Amino acid sequence: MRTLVVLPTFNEAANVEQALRRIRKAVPDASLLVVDDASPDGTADVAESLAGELGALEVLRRSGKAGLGSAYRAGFAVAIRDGFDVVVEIDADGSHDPSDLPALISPIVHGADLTIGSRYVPGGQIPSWPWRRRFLSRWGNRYVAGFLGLALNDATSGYRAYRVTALADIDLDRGRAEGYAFQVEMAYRLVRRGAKVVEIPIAFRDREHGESKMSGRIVVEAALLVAGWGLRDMLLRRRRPR
Ligand SMILES: Nc1nc2c(ncn2[C@@H]2O[C@H](COP(=O)(O)OP(=O)(O)O)[C@@H](O)[C@H]2O)c(=O)[nH]1
Ligand SMILES: [Mg+2]
Repeated sequence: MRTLVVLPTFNEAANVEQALRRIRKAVPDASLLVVDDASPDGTADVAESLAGELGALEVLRRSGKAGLGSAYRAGFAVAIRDGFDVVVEIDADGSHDPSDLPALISPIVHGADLTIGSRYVPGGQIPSWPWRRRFLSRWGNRYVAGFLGLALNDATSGYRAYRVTALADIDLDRGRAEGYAFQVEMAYRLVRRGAKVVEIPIAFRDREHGESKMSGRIVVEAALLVAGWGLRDMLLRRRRPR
């Protein structure tokens, strides 16, 4: 299976080198793609300087900050264009442990369309979160699952592997979601089309350097979009939206 690991970055100069080294160690044969939105801190240059040493590493330089969803849509388009079999989403800030990559990819090899690294299945963990963040994330996921009828425990997780042919079936350009809603949207669209989704436990660790780019606006975006999708599909009784 040819695998493309996509790392979206915005101001991750202090994190991207360690992330790339650890990913390369975990999946020696995968291709790596950093999608950088003109980070003022020079993230793209740091990543590019490692290309010779790590091999099969490219940096997609975009002209400005356009959001996580848009960065992944660009990465997925590369995976489809270049004929990869599997495409992986992973944060560049050290939150996702690259040693989980083989376990994330393996279900795809065995027939799944999407594997989600889940914080909310037995064995999943978020060691350092205060109760308020846990509460918001856990209940956010319950809200998503309830509204959309999704039998998933962690539809907002950004640590995932997709079967590229399953993605190629979806009109990616129709997606507009940028933050957590992007993750929900992808899972929802795939599930509604009959995709096989597997959740595996992960430990999510907080970043040590730099700042989160997710804001209250991104949480509100997710809440509103999810409610909108749920209502639309209830009213239209659509079984297979694209
Ligand atoms: N290219 C790109 N990457 C982004 C953008 N927003 C966030 N990221 C990256 O997406 C990953 C997850 O973002 P982060 O801020 O850590 O979200 P959090 O873990 O939910 O707080 C990190 O690697 C970020 O650098 C964006 O607008 N463009
Ligand atoms: Mg993060």
